[in-house]
Formats: sequence, structure tokens, C-alpha cells
Amino acid sequence: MLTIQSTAQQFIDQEHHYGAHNYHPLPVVLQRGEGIHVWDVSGKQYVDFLSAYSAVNQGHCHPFILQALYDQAKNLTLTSRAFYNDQLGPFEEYVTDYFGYNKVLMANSGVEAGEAAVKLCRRWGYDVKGIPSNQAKIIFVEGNFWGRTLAAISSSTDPSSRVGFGPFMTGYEIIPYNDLTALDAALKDPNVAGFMFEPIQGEAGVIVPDEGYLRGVRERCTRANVLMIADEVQTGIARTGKRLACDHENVKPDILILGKALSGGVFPVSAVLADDEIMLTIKPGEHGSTFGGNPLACAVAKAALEVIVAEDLSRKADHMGKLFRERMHALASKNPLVKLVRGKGLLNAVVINDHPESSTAWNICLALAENGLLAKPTHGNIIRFAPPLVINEQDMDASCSIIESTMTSFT
Ligand code: IF1
Repeated sequence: MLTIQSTAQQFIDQEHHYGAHNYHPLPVVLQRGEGIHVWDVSGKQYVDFLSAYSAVNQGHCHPFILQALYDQAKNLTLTSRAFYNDQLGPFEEYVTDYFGYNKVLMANSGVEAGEAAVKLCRRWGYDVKGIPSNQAKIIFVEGNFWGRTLAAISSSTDPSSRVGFGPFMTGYEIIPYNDLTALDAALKDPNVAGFMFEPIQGEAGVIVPDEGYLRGVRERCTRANVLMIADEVQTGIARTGKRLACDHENVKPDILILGKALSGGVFPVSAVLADDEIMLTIKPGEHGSTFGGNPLACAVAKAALEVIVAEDLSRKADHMGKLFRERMHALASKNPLVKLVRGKGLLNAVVINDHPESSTAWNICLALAENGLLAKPTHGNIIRFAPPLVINEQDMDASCSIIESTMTSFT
């Protein structure tokens, strides 16, 4: 049983009393992070297998990223885009070169980048494709998650995300995920401007589509003159064992959405990348944000991407992910509680063999925390396991042993 120290309880009570109740955290109060480890207020060490939902791919408090933060913070943090600054241009060149696009639009949170992608797609639909005014449609998929704004939850099929927040955005169509026949049918509508989806669905429970789905989407969007919009906020930045999840099938989306690990979890930074035909449909004064593209964000994000490259984290994620799934498959073969494991690179999930509303997954995560490993269920009985990509074989081995022994204690 996870015993909560009084100090920790004081922090928990304080959050409960003064904070919105929009989360249900595990009863762990964290104070410090370094690499794959975090420590709670009582000094207990954990290996972090959530990575702030894949925002800390480079590891907690990476020294190179922090140094970029310190160096820039003491010079200039925010100018607004009313003026130029000496960090934005260099980062824009770096990130567009790294991902292979003409231009980037900088934002702060992942959903803000998603909103910008929707606006760019609609504007391109009207100005380039010639869709009649206010008739542009964007296709989304069941189980999608791209944030908590009204535009984002308007596409959600998860009642817990949308019930009680209507009325919703129009111009959306929802089709099943991983279903190219359904996409064919939806693309028959000449007013469709874009298809926005995650190459692997994170929140839905690390749903990996069939091999060929990404290529099928690319071919169909090209043929129908519809923009392929890849939300790689969670799957991007080396998490799935490639630079981007789309790289597993060598497809290039027309619009790429990034966030989370774009800053290594040090600062809110997000970005939308596209080529000129799409990006230049938005003119000066038609979109922006106070902090979008601020010098501090750009300095941090450039360092965060340099770490991904310098430490070869895509290859490491691919290798470590294979070790993890090998151990979990072996566990599933002898433990009836473990139904299956799925994922790519270090974005994985274990499905617990219980009904979706059971509290088993939650109780397993409480026990994992007691045993020094942090993870959290996504929907119901699915536990996401996503450590920082800097994890080494020794720590992966030790972490898998914790998971195995904890799961075994539940059978
Ligand atoms: C929460 C979930 C994960 C995302 C994808 C855009 C965004 C997210 C694929 C928006 C954000 C976060 C939101 C956070 C927890 C986490 C999450 F459980 F909510 F669904 F990762 F799966 N596209 N995901 O995953 O980015 O605006 O948050 O920066 O809401 O609790 P954001």
C-alpha cells in the first residue's frame, strides 16, 4: 500500500483546497527530476514511465537544454511579435530544415498548434482548393485526442472530453481510425479540406494502425487534393523510434503538428510546419499569440532538438522499445492479467485483462509507485509505459523487473 507522508499530504490537501479538480493524480508529490528519475518530497526515487505524456523525451532537466534556458533567460525572454528577435529566425531555419518544410508557425501548447493547423487547412481550402466560403470540412477519426479547447473537443468521440461543453464547432466529420475504406468514402465530398489524425493514437490507448495505413492515407489525400495533417505532438520527436511516427512508412504530411518534447519538457513550445502554398495563406495580423515564438522558447526548443540528434534518441527509443515489448510479451505469456502489449519505440501500453471500468489498472499503478516506478492508466484498463528516451539497458531491465513483480503480485 502506497503510504502518503504527512508533508506529501499537506501538498495534496493544498491542491485540493485551492486548485481546480480537473485531474485525479496518483498520490505522489514530486520535487525533483533528473534523467529518467524523479524524487518525491520524502526523497523516494522513482523511474518515470510517463515522461509527462511524452514531453520529457530527453530526460528530466537535461543539462544542455537547461543551459540554453539559463543563457537566454538572463538576456531576453519575451518581445512579442511586434518586433523581431535574434532567436526566432535561427530556430525557424533549424526546425524547418530538420523536418523538411518551407516554414513554421510557432505556438505554445499542443492544442494551440492544432487549432492553427485547422485554421491553415480551412484557409488553404478556400484560397487554394476553391471550397465555397464557410463550407470547408475536416475529417477526424474516432478516438482522437488533440487537446481540451472547444475546437478540439468538438472532434472528440470521448464523452468525458465533450459532454456538457456544447455547442460545438461545425465542419467536422468523424470516421473510424485505421479504416481506409471509410476514408475513401469521406473523401468523395469535394468540400473536404483536410484529414487530421495521430499516426499512433496516444490517449486512446496507444492504438497502432495496420502497416500501410499511413501510406494509404497519404496516397488518398494526395489523390483527393486534401491536406494530410499529422498530429505528432505525442508521437513525434523520436518517441516511436523514428524522428516522426510518419517516418515509419516514409510519408510526409502536408501539415505537421509538434509540441511536448519539442522543448524537452522545459518550456511550453509547439509548432506547425507546412510548405509555402499552405503557410502563406495566413497573412500578417490574421493569426498569432503573445508568447508564440518568444526568444526563450526558441532557444530551449533548438537545444531540445539538438539533444535528440546528438544523443541519437530515435535509435535508442527503437532499441529500448524492443527490449521492453520483449519482456512484456514474455510476461503476458505467463500472467493472465496481462492481455497484450502494443506500441512502437518507447510509446507502449499494456492492456490489463479486466473490464474497462475496473480499478485494476489504477491499483496496479499505485503498487508500481510503491515499488518505485511511475505510470498511469489511459482509458480504463490500459496502462501507458513511456519512459524518457535516454533510459539505458540496465535501467530498462530493472524497470521491467518492477513491472513483472508488481503484476505478478496481482494474480
Ligand atoms: C491533459 C491526454 C496524452 C496530445 C496530442 C495534442 C495534444 C495532446 C496527440 C494537446 C495532449 C496531453 C494533454 C494532457 C495529458 C496528455 C494526454 F491524456 F490528455 F490525452 F498525452 F495522451 N495532440 N496530451 O496527446 O497538447 O495542449 O496539452 O499541450 O489534458 O491532461 P497540449
